[in-house]
Amino acid sequence: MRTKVAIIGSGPSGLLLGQLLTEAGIDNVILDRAGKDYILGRVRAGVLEEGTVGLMDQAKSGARMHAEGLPHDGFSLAFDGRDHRIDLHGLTGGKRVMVYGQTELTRDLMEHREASGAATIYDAANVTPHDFDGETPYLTYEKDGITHRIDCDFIAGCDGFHGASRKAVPASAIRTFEKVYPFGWLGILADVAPVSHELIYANHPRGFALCSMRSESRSRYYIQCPLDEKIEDWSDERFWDELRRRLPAHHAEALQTAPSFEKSIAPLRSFVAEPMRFGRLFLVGDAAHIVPPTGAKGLNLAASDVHYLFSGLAEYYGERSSAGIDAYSGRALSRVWKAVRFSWWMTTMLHRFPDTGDFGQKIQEAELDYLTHSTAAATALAENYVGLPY
Ligand code: RFL
Ligand code: PHB
Repeated sequence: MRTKVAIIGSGPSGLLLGQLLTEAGIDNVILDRAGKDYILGRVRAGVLEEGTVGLMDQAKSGARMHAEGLPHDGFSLAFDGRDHRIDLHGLTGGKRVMVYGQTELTRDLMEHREASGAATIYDAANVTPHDFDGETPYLTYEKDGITHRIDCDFIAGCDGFHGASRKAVPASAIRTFEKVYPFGWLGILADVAPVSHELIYANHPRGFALCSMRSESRSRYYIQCPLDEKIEDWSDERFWDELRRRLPAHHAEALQTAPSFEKSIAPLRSFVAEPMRFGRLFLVGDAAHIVPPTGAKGLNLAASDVHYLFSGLAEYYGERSSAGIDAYSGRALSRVWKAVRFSWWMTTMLHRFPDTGDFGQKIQEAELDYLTHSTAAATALAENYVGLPY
């Protein structure tokens, strides 16, 4: 088999890149080691920047997102028993974010791809990139006991943090930066109306809490927990009690509860691999970088990488110029590091660390108080949260 761009990974970055390429008439194939149902069963991100919304439209896959997604003009920082609103819309000159689950975005892109007839190979084992240092790269994979080969012009490694693409690069060619945080997030989904119509990021001496949502009748809640916590030890009742304790009293009283239908613990990490291009292999999204979810940036960074790579590839096929693909790694990393900084800063300000202590808690509260009373400080937060320009 031969294609122009072989894409490893059918998560949001692989699907979005594939859809943009297909719309531009550039032949591509997507391979994933998992099956469709498994991919759609993962509950992850919920907040889309305007840039990500625009890319979904450019990929002609944005109709349901506009119909069912919830535009949000602000969010609340809760500390010291009170809510403090960050007016994203007012502080950024009219920008907002869209609350729409990653699962739904992935489903929309998959359905659109199927309708367009572009090839996706699920359950592909041992996907391996070859010869990406030269002019004729190819991929091999196994399916139903048979080894297959796909020849291509370029390989896009959209296969997440644990994927095969980054591992195919010799250690001497790649530099990595990492920070692992000493806690995780315990998250649940439940069919109850959200406690507030906007997201609440809560700093509390017992630890961070986040109230988010998927729709007007489905809530997504998280609490900071120790890394060695066992999910079996968290009954729904224990989760709801702990969440209530970390919220201002009026929210705790208003909180509606119901049996959860998803419950999981995610570790928090910052990670960047440099560069993001190795000859004819590009790393995209979580394959190249991870941020803690506190800033809601992971999926949005995957989308901005896709924007830079797609424009480089479109330039290559349209104008036979490699200027765009040559600039990919530098352009992507410059935006990635700013989101890494923002996510680290939000995480540091809102969580209880083992050494936070009373002094650290007071410093966090002073910073939060400053943020909520200084227009300059709030503007810096808002412009990062809605997403820096591409
Ligand atoms: P994905 O989604 O991990 O998809 C990678 C795909 O590659 C496949 N794969 C392979 N295929 C072939 N061969 C291999 N060897 C392979 N290895 C893996 C996998 O099966 C999979 O289908 O990466 P992608 O596309 O780069 O997308 C990144 C986003 O998923 C991620 O950044 C976000 O979910 C992060 N994130 C958030 N981002 C936001 O922008 N806003 C949020 O509000 C937000 N909240 C979150 C989050 C992530 C979380 N968790 C669990 C990590 C909340 C949480 C709790
Ligand atoms: C979510 O809804 O899952 C979500 C929202 C905001 C975040 C992280 C996760 O910062």
